[in-house]
Amino acid sequence: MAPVEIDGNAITGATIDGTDVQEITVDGDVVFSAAPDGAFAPSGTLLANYPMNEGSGTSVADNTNNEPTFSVSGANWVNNSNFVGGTALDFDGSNDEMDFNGTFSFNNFGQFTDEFSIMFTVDFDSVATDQNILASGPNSTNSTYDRLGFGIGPSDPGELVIIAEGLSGSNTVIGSHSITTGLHRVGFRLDMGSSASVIVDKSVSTTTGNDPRRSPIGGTYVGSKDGVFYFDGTIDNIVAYDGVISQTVIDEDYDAQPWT
Ligand SMILES: [Ca+2]
Ligand SMILES: [Ca+2]
Repeated sequence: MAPVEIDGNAITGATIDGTDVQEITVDGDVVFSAAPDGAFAPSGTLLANYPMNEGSGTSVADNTNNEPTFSVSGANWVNNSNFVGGTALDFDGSNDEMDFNGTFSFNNFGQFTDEFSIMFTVDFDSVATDQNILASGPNSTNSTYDRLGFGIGPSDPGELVIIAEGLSGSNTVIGSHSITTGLHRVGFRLDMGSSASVIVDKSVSTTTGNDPRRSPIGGTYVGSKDGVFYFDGTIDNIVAYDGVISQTVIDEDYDAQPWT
């Protein structure tokens, strides 16, 4: 085997601090990679990462191997260099969704923590009302709140909201940020039972103190609320972080996207 060299100098007994090294190859073989294929390594702790690089078929997998696989129905794969791996899923606003076939374990109080953040690359075709990017629930065991939703709500076009839906079907907006059509990095950070804020690109909404209670366990869906409120646009690179992410992580997450 050829000696390992950096800038022509052989390395013997050296230690490389991996902080800024993304990948090392020796004789063409990858011997070190800082992040799974298609992912990146921001300072936040990843709970899940769906780079959505499958490019065909009906499955979308988590490459951290923490969480199960989504089943895709209706949405179509598209190719565009704006997206991680050059691929994303287009939802046409009618009967297209990704069904998680269960609940995120990080959204199931106690398994990881009751604090998490989640980010999506979204190219909005429309910012009309009633479009779910993410929905979780129903939760038959929660006495107050039944579902958690993220997307354009029922009342305010052009507003990206987190909604806690009551057992009666009433909606409580627990975070809101204005949004326009086109390409954005969007998501939210949530301390269940305490605080929530909506993230658009590098901008964070005012943190609200409303109480979404505990996890709305049950089904998890991307692109609809389990068969209603279908999303119209393209979604890519879903990343979930442990905890309420800082502005530093928000900036890193944004800057890591191919289109930024
Ligand atoms: Ca992708
Ligand atoms: Ca459709």
